Amino acid sequence: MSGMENLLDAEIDFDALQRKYAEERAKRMANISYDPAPNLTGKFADFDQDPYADPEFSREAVADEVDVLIVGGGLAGLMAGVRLRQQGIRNLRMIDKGSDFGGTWYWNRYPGAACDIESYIYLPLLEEAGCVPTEKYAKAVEIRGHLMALAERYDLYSGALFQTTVNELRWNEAYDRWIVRTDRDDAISARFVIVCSGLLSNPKLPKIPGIETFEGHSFHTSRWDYAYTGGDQNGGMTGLADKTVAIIGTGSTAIQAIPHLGRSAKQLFVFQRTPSSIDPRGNTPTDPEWAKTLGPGWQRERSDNFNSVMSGVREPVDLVQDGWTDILRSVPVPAGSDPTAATAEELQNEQMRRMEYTRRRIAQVVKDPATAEALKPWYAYFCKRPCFSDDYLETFNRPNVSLVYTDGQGVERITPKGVVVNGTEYPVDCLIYATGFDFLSEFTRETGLEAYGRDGVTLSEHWQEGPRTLFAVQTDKFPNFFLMRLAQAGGSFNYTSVAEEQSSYIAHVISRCIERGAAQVEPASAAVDAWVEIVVEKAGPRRALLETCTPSYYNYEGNPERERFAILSDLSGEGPLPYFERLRKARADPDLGGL
Ligand code: NA7
Repeated sequence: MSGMENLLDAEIDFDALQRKYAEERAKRMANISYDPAPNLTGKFADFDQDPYADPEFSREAVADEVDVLIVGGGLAGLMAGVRLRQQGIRNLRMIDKGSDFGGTWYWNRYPGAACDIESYIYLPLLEEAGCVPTEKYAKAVEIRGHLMALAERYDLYSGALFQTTVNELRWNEAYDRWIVRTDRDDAISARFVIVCSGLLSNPKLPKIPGIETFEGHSFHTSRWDYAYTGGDQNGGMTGLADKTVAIIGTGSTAIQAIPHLGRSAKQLFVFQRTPSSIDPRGNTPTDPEWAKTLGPGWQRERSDNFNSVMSGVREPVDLVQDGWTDILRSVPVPAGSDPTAATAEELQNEQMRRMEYTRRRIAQVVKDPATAEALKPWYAYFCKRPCFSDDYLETFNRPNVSLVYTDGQGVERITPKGVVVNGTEYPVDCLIYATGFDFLSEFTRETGLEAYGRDGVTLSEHWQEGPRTLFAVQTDKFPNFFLMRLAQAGGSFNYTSVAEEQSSYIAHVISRCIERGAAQVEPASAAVDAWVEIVVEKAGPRRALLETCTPSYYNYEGNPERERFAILSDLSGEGPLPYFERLRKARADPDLGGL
């Protein structure tokens, strides 16, 4: 990272830093509440409206039979669909709540929305589609376009049901079929179902007293109201030129949207509870000459290399070379240490150095010293998802933009007129919630549906303590049932690489069953128990780190009552590469061992 050495000339006192991190965490934990977030029903129902769909849409109910039904048409569902098509499976349906494919990229169209992982490894199936994204970090429009093009190419629009919510999946033992019911009275019988309902798909409003009283205009970032703001995903929101705007939240979404709001709004107040770490982005257009050099297998090689570097392996070459890999690539190799992989201590020290660099850079970029101080993150680097931007910090140098620092306490109150912090009311015309999504909650809350497996057991009961899976994608008592999720997988910061392996595995198992005329496929309880045991054991070190972290969705906001659920919902397990290896090995087993 250019200039890093200069910024780190002064010595770092690691012990003092650890104490400061603990103090900041304690401050944030002092008044934390675990009351549930408001449901997006009743007076909050508007926050969940689909701004892109025809509200008058209607169709006849469907009652037919398919080989495979996929719940969710986002990146995961589409990859499952493509892999099934490639295995020759024609008779499948996909169902999505939105009016088109895209999932996250269907809903999130806020100004500045772009992938935060390099697009050459984030956009799926580039080699199959024969294209290379136009930028290192593609914008949402391009990503959604790519996903829709994949759906066209693999004929996934035929049989797709949009603006449709699946309410119930019920296993019928006599017929070896799932009966799928929806909010449009469909009753579809499916031999196999795959639930790909998304990791961050339910918008979350904050639990702030008085939130329901606000009389100005308000919306969540994942349902951006361009009819009010004007402009589009490239900004230019002329509707805000005479408006005072507040945004609550400073996570990955806000970091991308705030520079555009700063340019468009008359006055912008940014309400921050915990600052994100912001490092340079360095987006560049794709060099067509470089794209021509990419040979067969390039995307998989690049993606594996990213996962390997991010797992602390000292790879001889770093193909992605961005802010993510830079954090771990720069771990020095002290004399006598393993030249192939950094130790946990070496990684931790490097991350401490890295965060210090991040803080010192903030002080360099942001002109007002009090604002710069308030923007500094005081926690270990991977406690929260790191953010990268070349114009977020700079936005606070604009005269019309103010950071409202809440010293870890969040917003005190919302009134009919505005937002209150430390007894000061900030009157605003428009209030934007960049407050994130529900993450890895109970199955029904997460998916909006219930699944009834063998003997009518519900998945919610089966997973009362937390998920139990084989490789994150199957569970016992639920025959012919698959999921694409992160809990109990081998987490990667690049979800696409996980979806790639999970979809290939699922399509393989389903097509082998169809080939052999197998009526039911289900993991043995012993195989599930064994996998859960591995996950719990491997979760240990990451749990230990998360317990020292500032609260966030990564650690269930530090809620002790969620401890068992959090352990069972571990995202990282053994890490992505060993996890992928297990799925690849399982695919190579002609007997489908463990199933
Ligand atoms: P995140 O990352 O969950 O961020 C939500 C933000 O909202 C975060 O800054 C929160 O502060 C803030 N928040 C939530 N509740 C409150 C209250 N009550 N008061 C003040 N601030 C609040 O969601 P994003 O949409 O930004 O990103 C989601 C994912 O998209 C991301 O992980 C990437 O995978 C891409 P906190 O930090 O908790 O103090």
